[in-house]
Amino acid sequence: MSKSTLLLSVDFTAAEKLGSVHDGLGGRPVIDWTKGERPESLAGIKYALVWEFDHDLFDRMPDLEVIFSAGAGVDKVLSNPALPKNIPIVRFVDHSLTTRMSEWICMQCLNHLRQQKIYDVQQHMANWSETPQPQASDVNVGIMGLGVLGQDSAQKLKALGFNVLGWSRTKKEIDGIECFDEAGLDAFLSQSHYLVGLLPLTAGTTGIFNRDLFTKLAKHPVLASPVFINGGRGKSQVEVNIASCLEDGTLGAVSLDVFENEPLSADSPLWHFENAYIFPHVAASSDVMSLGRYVDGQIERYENGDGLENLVDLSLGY
Ligand code: NDP
Ligand code: OXD
Repeated sequence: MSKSTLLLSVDFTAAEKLGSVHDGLGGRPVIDWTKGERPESLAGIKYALVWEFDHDLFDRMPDLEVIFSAGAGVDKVLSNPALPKNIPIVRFVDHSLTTRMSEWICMQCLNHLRQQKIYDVQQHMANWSETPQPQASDVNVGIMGLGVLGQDSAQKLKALGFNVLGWSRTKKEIDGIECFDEAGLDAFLSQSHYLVGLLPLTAGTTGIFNRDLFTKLAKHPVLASPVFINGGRGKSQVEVNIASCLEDGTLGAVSLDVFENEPLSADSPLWHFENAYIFPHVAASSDVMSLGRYVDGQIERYENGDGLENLVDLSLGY
């Protein structure tokens, strides 16, 4: 039986260097809207894989049944005023993306623990000196957001020896990890030396990483001021507060992959802090071949009556 057609509205230009979404789709016919394919009618097309999309795209798709988000985070898709109501949205959940994020989170925690910035500077000055070296088990890493990415990062940080705490809207039970729900935020923060953000962007998480929150973090006896690492969404952080907290020592260091406005403006002060690692939203870029395989597999499940996985809860916004 021939496969049903998928409409693509995603610019994969940057992402397709390692493979193509078409390779993952297993021969499924595609209409690539982003590349200018404009058939006379989109009637009969039931599936769309999108990131950005035109204001009138979905008006042309009277038979649309499922929208697939090309990313794990769906804030960009949900905030597009042209999104049709009452169509199920499936987000991207994938081993390769999850693993990449955990690699990035572990790398940032280790960079800060092992004081990599100090040794980079010393290398350039041919300076042979040692700084105090606490071990991972002396550091509490608090993760805000215990979903797919937060839980995988938690397990991998634990395996590296860090003490891991977690906070999420609903309380989780995870072996060896102390978990807090929304009401336990202050208790969670007061024990976290390093704070990791892996939250989706919703009304409840916009601007959550602000000065008030940073002042509640725990100070490590040797590493001193707390460290903030954000791999979730930039609009969850208040960047003027991050800059001023780095200046006055409320924060000791940061690793930021996401920003209020992307790309980060060339005149942002965040580029210039010695104790800031700045990344251009690359912590866990989607592997497009895996994305193709995932969407193809979800359509097959749906058509076989097995149900869609990883559906977005539209009332919660993630
Ligand atoms: P999930 O939906 O699996 O997990 C989200 C977690 O956040 C859940 O634990 C949820 O709580 C919690 N949460 C949501 N809202 C609140 C709130 N108001 N208060 C407390 N906790 C809350 O998402 P993923 O783990 O897959 O991804 C997380 C985010 O990471 C994505 O939404 C995306 O924005 C970002 N991302 C960034 C990438 C990058 O390259 N930088 C790549 C991929 C994703 P509960 O468990 O109770 O529902
Ligand atoms: C995502 C992202 O949401 O890359 O997948 O940010």
